[in-house]
Parts: sequence; structure tokens; C-alpha cells
Amino acid sequence: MGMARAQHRPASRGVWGRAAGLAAAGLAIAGLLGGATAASAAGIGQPVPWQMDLQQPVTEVATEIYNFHHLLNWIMLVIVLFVLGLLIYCIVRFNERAQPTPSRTTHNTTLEVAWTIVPVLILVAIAIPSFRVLRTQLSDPRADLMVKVIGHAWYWSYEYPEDVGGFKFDANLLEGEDQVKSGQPKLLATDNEVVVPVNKIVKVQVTAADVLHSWALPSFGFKIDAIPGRLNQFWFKAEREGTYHGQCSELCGQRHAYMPITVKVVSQEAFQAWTAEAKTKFARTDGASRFADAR
Ligand SMILES: [Cu+2]
Repeated sequence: MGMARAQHRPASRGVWGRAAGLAAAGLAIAGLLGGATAASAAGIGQPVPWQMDLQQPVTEVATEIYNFHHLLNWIMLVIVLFVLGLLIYCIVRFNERAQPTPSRTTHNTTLEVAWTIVPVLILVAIAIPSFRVLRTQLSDPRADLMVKVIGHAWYWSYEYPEDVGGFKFDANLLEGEDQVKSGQPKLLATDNEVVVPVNKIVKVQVTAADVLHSWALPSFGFKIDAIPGRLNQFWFKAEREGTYHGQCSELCGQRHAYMPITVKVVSQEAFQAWTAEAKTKFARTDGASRFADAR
């Protein structure tokens, strides 16, 4: 008997150690969420060192994704703290020393119904904003501008339709001296930028010439696969002028990490000036570029 107790002691200390570990983990999660709110001022159009949060949203879709993400984090925090509290309560209240003769209680209908229904209610509460985000994403509003994006191993090419000039260009990674001179972030800048007007609905038709790629811009809440032989379409309406960076987000091969995306959101006048220049600077599509009729 004495032997058995001696063997039990280190085990119960282990339980206390684990409880302390759990409490520390809970505090760490709370700290992380607090930190996330503090760091949320950073990261517009590009990531920043030690960024904890998502990039600042500049479209309706991105804002909804952002808010949904934060809502989920808070729900998760409450559940984690609740479960942690239950664990600590059980460890303190029902350990071998506090409760030498354990109760043989089993089954509690009220509790069992409650712990089935409450999670269902939580999931329904999560589903409502989740479907709201989906509805916004799939609302498919009428386009003011169409842009065609073609993924290549390993760069992107872009085509603008006849009504804005009918031109096409490639966008390659900006490297070395050129990148330093541009003042743009490393591995995220391109030699030619996609230019779009602010507060206009831009529909992007995405495909690929060789392997799977994915055209993704975090601050637009935009990510869609570029698939050879298939045309995918998604839309955005950028509500803030600026330069926004993204990356190919489908593991496509050796230089997957070196085919960034740069989108410049400018005023309508600046956009018209740019298209006028682009018409002479870039190759003409001469009506060869075809857009799916999806306005
Ligand atoms: Cu790729």
C-alpha cells in the first residue's frame, strides 16, 4: 500500500505540471489575440515583419473575410478558456487527495442534451456569417473592367480588352538592383504592374498556359486557381488607392516562389492615362484576346 502511494505521488505532480502548462497556453492564446489587434494597423498591400494579423482589407470581400476570421478567433478563445476552466476544476476538485472515495455517478440526461445542443447552436451561429461571406463572393456584380490573367511557369501575363486599348504584357519578378531602386518589397514586386481604377468592379478571368497556378492577393480577399484549359472568374472592387502585392498560391514548380503579383489601384484619370500609354508601350492583342462573355 505504502509503495503504491509513493508511486502515485510523482504522477499527481505531473498532473499539476500539466495544469500549469494549460494555464500558460491559455494566457499565450489570449496574448496572441491581444497582440493581433495591436498589430492590425500594419500590413497594407504587403506583409510586415512580425505581423500577427491578416493584411489590411481593401475590398468588401476581404473585409468580410477579416471580420469573420476575428469572430472565429473570439469564439475559439471563449471555448478554449471554458474547457481549460473545466479541466482545472476537475483536476483540483476530483484528484485522488481531494476525493479519496470517488463517486460512481454516471449519465446525466440534462447535461448530455446540453452538450449536444450548445455546440450545434455555436455551429449554426458560425454558419450564418460564413454563408454571408460566400454570398458576397458569389454575387457576381456587373464588371466595369475585365482583365485576363494567364499563369506561366514562372511569371504572369495580363491582357486588357479592346474597350480599354487591347494590349497584353508579361509581369516578371523584379530582382537585384531594379528591385532596390523601385523601393518595392523583395520577392513581391514585378517589372510591369496590373493597373486598375479605384472603386470600380474589376472582373479577373484566370487561366494557365502550362501547369496549375493560383492568382492571389491577400488584401483583396482574392484567390482563384489558374488551370490550363479552364477559365476561372472572380471579382474585386478595391476601395483604396495603393500598391498591393500577392503571390502565386499553388505549388507550381521550381520557381513557384518567384512569380509575384503587383496590382496598382489608381484614380479613374490615372487609369485612363496609363491605358493610353500602355497601348503604345505593350503588344497589341489585335482582337486576338478573347474574353468570356460574363459581364
Ligand atoms: Cu505558379
